[in-house]
Amino acid sequence: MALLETIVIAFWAMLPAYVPNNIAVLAGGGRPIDGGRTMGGSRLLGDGKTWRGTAAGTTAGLALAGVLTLAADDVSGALGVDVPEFTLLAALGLAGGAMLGDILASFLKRRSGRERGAMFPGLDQLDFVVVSLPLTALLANEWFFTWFTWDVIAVVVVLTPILHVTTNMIAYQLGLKNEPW
Ligand code: CTP
Ligand code: K
Ligand code: MG
Repeated sequence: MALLETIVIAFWAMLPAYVPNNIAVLAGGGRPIDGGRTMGGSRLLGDGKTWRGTAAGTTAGLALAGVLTLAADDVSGALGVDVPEFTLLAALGLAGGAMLGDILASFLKRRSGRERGAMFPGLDQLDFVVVSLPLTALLANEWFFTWFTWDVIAVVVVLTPILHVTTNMIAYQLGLKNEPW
């Protein structure tokens, strides 16, 4: 497969996993998931992981997967690259897995003594990939292995940190995010 084609498929297939975290930033606030509970003197997750942000992020990812599925035929025709339609389970794995990965990352950050908003290079950029891909492979096995070939996964691992850093810098500059990571 040509590299450009691989990049198009990787980006398209990952969009339902990319969008939830950004929507959570916009929609966040309200009750924290951990309800203020602590573990070993630190918050379980912290005030940065809220019910509202998580619900809005997951919903946005699912909705986007629906829109992309409706557009897939036309886009495939226009680009000359077959882009995936999403099954409900694939969308759930990608969007839900992205939110879950971000939540697990916060759990690890708190256990390692990092306050809310502290940077954790590597984890910050890839947490949602590490959970969304295996979860999607589990929930939508056939769909996953049709689209996430090894070359697509390799592109995802390279592309995701670049996109993550870029979007977070923009969100920070716009005053939507407290830190540029
Ligand atoms: N957010 C949310 N719910 C989530 C994820 C994010 O409400 N599940 C919102 C919060 O307002 C959060 C902001 O988006 O502060 C930025 O997200 P993120 O950088 O992931 O959280 P941090 O505040 O940096 O907290 P942490 O150190 O736990 O990552
Ligand atoms: K994060
Ligand atoms: Mg953060």
